[in-house]
Amino acid sequence: MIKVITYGTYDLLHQGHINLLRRAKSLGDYLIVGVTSDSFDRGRGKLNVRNNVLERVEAVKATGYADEVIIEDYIGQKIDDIQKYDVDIFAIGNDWEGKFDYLNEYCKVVYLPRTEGISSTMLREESQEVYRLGIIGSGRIAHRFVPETKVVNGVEVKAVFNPDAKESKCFAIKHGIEAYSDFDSFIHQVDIVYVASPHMTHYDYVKCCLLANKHVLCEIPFVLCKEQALELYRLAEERNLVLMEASKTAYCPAFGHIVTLVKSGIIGDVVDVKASLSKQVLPPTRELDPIQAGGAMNEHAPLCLMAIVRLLGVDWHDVSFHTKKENGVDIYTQGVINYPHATSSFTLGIGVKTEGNLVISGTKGYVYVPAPWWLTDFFEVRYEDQTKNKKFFYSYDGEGLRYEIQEFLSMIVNNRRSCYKLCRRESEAIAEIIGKYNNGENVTEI
Ligand code: C2G
Repeated sequence: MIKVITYGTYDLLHQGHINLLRRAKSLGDYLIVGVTSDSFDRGRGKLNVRNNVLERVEAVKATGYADEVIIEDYIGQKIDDIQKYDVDIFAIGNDWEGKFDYLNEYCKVVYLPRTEGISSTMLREESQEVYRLGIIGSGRIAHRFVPETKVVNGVEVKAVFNPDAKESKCFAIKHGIEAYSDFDSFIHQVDIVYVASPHMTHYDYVKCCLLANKHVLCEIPFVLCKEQALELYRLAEERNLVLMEASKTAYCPAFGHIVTLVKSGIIGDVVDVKASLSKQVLPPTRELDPIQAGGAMNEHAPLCLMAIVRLLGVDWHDVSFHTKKENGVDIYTQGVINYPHATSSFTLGIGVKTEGNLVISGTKGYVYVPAPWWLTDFFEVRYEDQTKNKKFFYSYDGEGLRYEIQEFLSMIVNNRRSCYKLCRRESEAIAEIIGKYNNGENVTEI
């Protein structure tokens, strides 16, 4: 019996896929089809896949050509599969010509003719509305955001707003978009908005955008107190709009996997989460300016708090802070959040340097994410018996903002109003803790 194997994503299964599967099957007697898992595709930069793995497997089965369907989940799996299933022929479309010659060592490699004029990308683009995105603010993060939108389908940056006409013009020229310094003119030109303005302005801008019926992705810190967060989420809900906190780490593949591994009990019961983040800055800069809500807490707490609430939840019983201030801003803050069955702490610096790692301790072991943990691409699960330790590697592509943009678009397109990667209650809890610090609740100066 001649066994043939082929692999693919098979998103929005089309005639090109069907022709390929038919040709592959005709090369032998038994066809195994490897369908990529969602995380494998994300890891190889395919962020726009529409159908999930179950839907794609069903579509491949429905063609009637596959005798067996398997899931492809890691690089190098093809070599394992060929040996495991005793495969005679590896077949793939000739858009991959030459790329799989290394498999000749294990079986015969055949590149089959690709069907011209059709592809999943084409179908995705045809069926998808392209949302016009407007950016409020034209600072560092906004500059990094624009190129990241280019790898996500269904969105095009059209306009930038900054009340300072010179600043918006300069940004617009650099990115080939329209500049606005009048909010009303700007908001009518766009469908969705990314708020990347100074911290103190987030609340007003988000509110204005929601009142204009626009979906909003808001940079961190989303807002600086719980009341504002509650009001904005309520407004978004009333108007059936997506409001999402742009806590980039929450949406990246590796961090998501840390949370699911920990929740599945891999380190036992979680007893402690420690998250640190420090970035030293030199004056003059917004981070050191009290008028612009500078300081380590406002600047860096959102990501550390995101990790804590994602792992331990929002039902803490007390929160306290130790802080070192200089010229009206905290250059270092350490916070402790106690839960009924666990404790957690975060350490933040803008004028003090500390190790920026994340350690999640449990009754059976711990997860160690080295600095900079918030750009998560690697972590290790460690145990007393070191032979059981396991390292996990992921890609963290580009600036890492593509994952939040992809999630934002997916929520809009699929009419989803809540996201399990950072839900509304968690986002409100983050604002609540930042608000407690800004109100001086349980804050000790050192
Ligand atoms: N294909 C084709 N004609 C098209 C489009 C795709 O023959 N018009 C073929 C591809 O060459 C591939 C298969 O259909 O053999 C699946 O294509 P995709 O779903 O795009 O998957 P791909 O990204 O090519 O994954 O491990 C995964 C593999 O490396 C291939």
